[in-house]
Amino acid sequence: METTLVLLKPDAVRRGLIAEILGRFERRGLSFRGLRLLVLDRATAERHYAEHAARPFFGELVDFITSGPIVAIALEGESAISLVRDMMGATDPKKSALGTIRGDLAIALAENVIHGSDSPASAERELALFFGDGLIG
Ligand code: 3AN
Repeated sequence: METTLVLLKPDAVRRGLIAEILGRFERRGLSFRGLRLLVLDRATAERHYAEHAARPFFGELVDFITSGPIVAIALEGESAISLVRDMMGATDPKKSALGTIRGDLAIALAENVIHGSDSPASAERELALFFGDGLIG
């Protein structure tokens, strides 16, 4: 069993896609171990995206993720980390396969609807950031 950290980004919440995306996870058989609606402060956003700190788009990334409410989700299941990455589709929605979350619901690279941990080490770090006070069950 693995647990991964998913964020529904501000564009997903603004566009009314929360239920659509959570429904895909439920139908796939993943379990919620944490679910939280929040607005990220800049310091937490910068910690979350620390690996991108040197990239030219870092400022934009932080501006965007702090621009409105997001949904943070701790999702559990067999191979949940890679399973969720596969369900998300490629980072650039124009290259995401149809049937994936980004392939079906997004067009723009910056506003690409969803974040998911990319490795067990990232999942551990990101789960601590968003659910440091503990998971359910
Ligand atoms: P993923 O979200 O698929 O793990 P990362 O971790 O490479 O992709 O990138 C983090 C976020 O940074 C992406 N979700 C995307 O919104 C943004 N991003 C990635 N590359 C670019 C880029 N070249 N220009 C603008 N934003 C980018």
